[in-house]
Amino acid sequence: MSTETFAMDADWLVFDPHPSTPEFVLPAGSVDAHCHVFGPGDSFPYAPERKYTPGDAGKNQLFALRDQLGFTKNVVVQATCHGTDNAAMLDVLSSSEDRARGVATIEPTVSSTQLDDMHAAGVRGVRFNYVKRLVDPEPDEYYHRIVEKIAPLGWHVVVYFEAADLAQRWQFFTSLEATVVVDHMGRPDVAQPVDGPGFGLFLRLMREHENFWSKVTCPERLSLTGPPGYDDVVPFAKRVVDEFPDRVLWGTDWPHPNLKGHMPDDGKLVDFIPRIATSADQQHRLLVDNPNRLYWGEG
Ligand code: 0GY
Repeated sequence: MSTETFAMDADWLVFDPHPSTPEFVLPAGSVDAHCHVFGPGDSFPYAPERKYTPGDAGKNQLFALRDQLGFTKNVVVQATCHGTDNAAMLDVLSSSEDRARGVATIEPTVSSTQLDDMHAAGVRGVRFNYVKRLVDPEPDEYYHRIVEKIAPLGWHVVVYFEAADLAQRWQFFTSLEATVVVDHMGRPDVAQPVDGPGFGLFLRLMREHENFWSKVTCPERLSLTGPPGYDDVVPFAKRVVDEFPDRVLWGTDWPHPNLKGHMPDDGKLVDFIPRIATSADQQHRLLVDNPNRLYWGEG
């Protein structure tokens, strides 16, 4: 137990404690492939260098949500409020009975023993975060050293960036000799056309580099038209699923860090899925085949 107490940010929106049960019935074996845990802070203190202090959102709440929505498994992505201390995420994995995998944040100085321990616990990737309101990005050389360290384990790299930064990061991203998973479709400006130059660059990245995958996640974060339908995000996510059905992942993004306008109902987010993956075959690949292949080595 930590003696430090943490007060969440004054404008912090907490997750909906009573989400609706979705109308869309998830296929058996579905994976929520992008979610986080926050603390609880008295057991897993938030990092001194964090840029936000969330409300606690721990593993028991995550597992309850998983069961209510109808998911079988989770992929827990290390949140920036925990910095490079992966303890809260690793605790979820060890409590999950092999039903959770993790994406860690590590430093280049990590030892091979630490990496082996994380791999045994269920970590299968690292996250490089370039969103400046969340972290202070490091020079490319820092990330190259991490990629060298994880190569023997076959881990993938998750990248989180703003659409406006893709051109600048292009050379580095495309130099990576690993599977690279892009968070939230590279955060497109959904006021722009799907066929416009902004999203066009992201689609080109996916087309020209078959090692790139995309999470078709976060309509609640990207939408300008807002709930309940997040209608303006549908054409973007649907395009990615249609073009790259074997390289897409979906997740709730629970407990939804840093939302300012509203907090989504996670049941309604699940009901978004059949609008972007419109056939049973696409849904099965998105929710079952792809995440189980990437994180559990199945198929
Ligand atoms: C997300 C998005 C955000 C936050 C984080 O690690 C994080 O703190 O990923 C965000 O604020 O956009 O994917 O959870």
